Amino acid sequence: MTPLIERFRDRLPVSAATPGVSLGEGSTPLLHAPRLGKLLGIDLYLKWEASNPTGSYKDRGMTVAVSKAAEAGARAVICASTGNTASSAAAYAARAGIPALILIPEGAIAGGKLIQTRALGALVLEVRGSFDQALAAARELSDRGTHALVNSLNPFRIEGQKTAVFEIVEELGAAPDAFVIPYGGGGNTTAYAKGIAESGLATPLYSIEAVDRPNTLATAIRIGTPVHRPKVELSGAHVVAVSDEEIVEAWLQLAREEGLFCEPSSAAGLAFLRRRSGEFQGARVVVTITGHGLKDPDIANRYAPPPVQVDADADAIAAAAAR
Ligand code: AN7
Repeated sequence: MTPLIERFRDRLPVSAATPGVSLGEGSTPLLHAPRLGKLLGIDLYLKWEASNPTGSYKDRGMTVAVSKAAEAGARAVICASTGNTASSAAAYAARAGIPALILIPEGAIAGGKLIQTRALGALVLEVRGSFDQALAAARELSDRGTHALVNSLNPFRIEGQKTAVFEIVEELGAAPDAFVIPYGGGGNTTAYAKGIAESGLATPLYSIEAVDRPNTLATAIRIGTPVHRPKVELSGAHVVAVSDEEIVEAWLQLAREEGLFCEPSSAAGLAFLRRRSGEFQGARVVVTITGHGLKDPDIANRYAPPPVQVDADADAIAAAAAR
């Protein structure tokens, strides 16, 4: 597979001097979703970003951010994260051979992300505070010059993430009628708006946030004050809030109807479409599914039916299956 930086070299701020730190990111599947689409009356496509190397769309931006940090001679990278940026930064830093310092809000990131980040050899510090407080600390450390910040405040992250729009438009052969994505800190909204503008399109972008930002069960988007909010407002993106109940229903339906097991925050866009499907009848809509369900096993354990114990006996198994 062609690394993202190679595939989109002419639309990224890289040069021959930029080392390509890649794990085979991007070029993710754009899946038509006929069953769910029919239920909603929408020509529905799902951009399956969980198939990126660390299981989320963050890898698109991280390959560019870490490559540029390596080019600039950075000796370490730092980020604050609700989990997916952490895993991605840890992986690309390892690939580049530089240490990663990760700040996470204590007790507030999904189990799979924490394990993944630890296994990738990053130094993980659990900050007694919120994501917003952890990010403020990361920015201060990066200002001191010891660490390169790889949060989405790093413009190279945005550059890499905008490529999802290029892939979608290229694969459809035209612009869809709407893009729908989740909205946490707003980096991806900024990136999609840039990708849409650079493609010369006027396609509407819907960015879906949690009603209860500081407490939502979708921990990836548990961000009280999105750092990109001013840019999101300027971008013209339509911001809509969905409840945790709507997120959970959409998340379970996506798994059961289409076979895509994502993390709850990734279903925010679908939750929006379920509520407002009347406005999109017959329209071609692309919903970006941002992260893998295995990232958050505790939530899945809470909502998915538990296994039934049986003896290793064909009759007992047939009886259990008939129930
Ligand atoms: C699966 O990892 O903020 O609006 O620190 O993990 O660009 O923040 C993750 C966010 C959507 C929201 N879906 O995107 C982090 C982090 C998933 C995510 C978002 C996140 P932004």
